[in-house]
Amino acid sequence: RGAERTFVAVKPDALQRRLLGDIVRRFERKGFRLVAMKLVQASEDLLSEHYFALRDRPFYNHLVKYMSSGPVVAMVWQGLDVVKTARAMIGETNPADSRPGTIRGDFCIEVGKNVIHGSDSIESARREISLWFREDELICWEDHAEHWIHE
Ligand code: DAT
Ligand code: MG
Repeated sequence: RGAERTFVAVKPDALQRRLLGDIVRRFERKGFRLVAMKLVQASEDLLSEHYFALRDRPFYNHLVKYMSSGPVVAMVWQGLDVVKTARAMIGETNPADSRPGTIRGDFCIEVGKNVIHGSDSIESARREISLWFREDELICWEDHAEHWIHE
């Protein structure tokens, strides 16, 4: 319990718009544990692996260009049901369908500039974490607040 991990990336538009701190703050305050974080200029190779499932979609080239247009902040967050909860905190793929209170609902307007990525399942989280991070970049630390956050 509480050992589930997810991959989150704050996208180039969010960095340009100085939204990084606000976004990190939401996961931190929710009670999740930060396990890894780095600023990355993603290569097209990395992004083609990351978005392999979308390679035939009409927006794919635009998506890779956007995601490599500046640095992203790659993170791993850990906690109870973190994959599903992070997706709920992020909102729908299209910000126009995202409720206020979600990250996309509060910070953006367009699907092509939707400020954040979050893994959609435990399996994708595993795949994405190992794609973006080396094993020794994932830091195991004792969370002294954990027993105040869940049983
Ligand atoms: P999500 O990021 O919510 O998991 P996804 O995995 O279906 O969504 O797509 C990955 C990204 O691709 C998404 O964050 C933005 C872009 N995208 C998806 N659908 C799109 C569309 N119809 N037009 C333009 N970009 C799109
Ligand atoms: Mg996705």
